Amino acid sequence: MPEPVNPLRAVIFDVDGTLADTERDGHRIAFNDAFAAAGLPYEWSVEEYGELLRITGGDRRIAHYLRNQGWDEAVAKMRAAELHADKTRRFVEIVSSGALPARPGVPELLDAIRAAGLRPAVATTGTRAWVSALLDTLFGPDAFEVVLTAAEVPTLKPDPAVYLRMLDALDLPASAAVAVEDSGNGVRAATAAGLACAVVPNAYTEHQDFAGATVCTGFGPEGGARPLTAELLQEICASRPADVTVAAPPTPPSGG
Ligand code: XBP
Ligand code: MG
Repeated sequence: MPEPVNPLRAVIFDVDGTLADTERDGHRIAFNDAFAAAGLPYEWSVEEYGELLRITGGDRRIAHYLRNQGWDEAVAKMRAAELHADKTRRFVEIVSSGALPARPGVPELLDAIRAAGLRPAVATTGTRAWVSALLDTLFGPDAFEVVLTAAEVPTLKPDPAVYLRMLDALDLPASAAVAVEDSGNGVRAATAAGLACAVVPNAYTEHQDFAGATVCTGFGPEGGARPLTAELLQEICASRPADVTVAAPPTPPSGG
């Protein structure tokens, strides 16, 4: 059988909400514990946190919230950085306690991806310290060929920077990879980088706008009749238009 036009080579996963449901019972708790430890009267409810999630990046999320509480811009930024460092330590402790499992069906999908000879990778806006701890705890060391976090890019999702950087690191064109995301911000980041994107929503993101995603489904039994499998990822890749190759302009003859 001839090889499809776009053979899939790599699958790039988001972390928060995609590989694991980390937000409600993980990050939110760590943010609230950091506020309490600093003597601040803030406590994000499940619902309020869901709204704050549209601001990607924990330090940006805190700064945005402090500004809305009437804090001066510069003070909010400085306190956000301190609070976020403490929140990160607390979140690593939550990860180490084993309280955050992988989303059901994810370990099986990773096994199938590896068995098909595909390269699994991670592109997240999360902080390196906890990302490494979470991935090692849930999937073992070196489960992903490349892991890019907020530390490696100047701008967070929905900006495509982390995905563009990933394609560079994998040395692949966008047509050879598919992104797996749980949120509207994530879908926008992936598609702006030219990637096809499969979206696997969760309770926090299910009502968001996933315009541009190729499929919207779930892992394993959550995916109903058409769950996300290695075969479906290969189909998604094969069915998208190939990257347009722009021929380099001819080198002008050197004068003189
Ligand atoms: C995740 C985020 C992160 C996490 C918290 O978005 O925006 O800010 O909520 O982690 P995505 P940090 O799933 O699109 O990557 O506190 O480390 O930022
Ligand atoms: Mg996410």
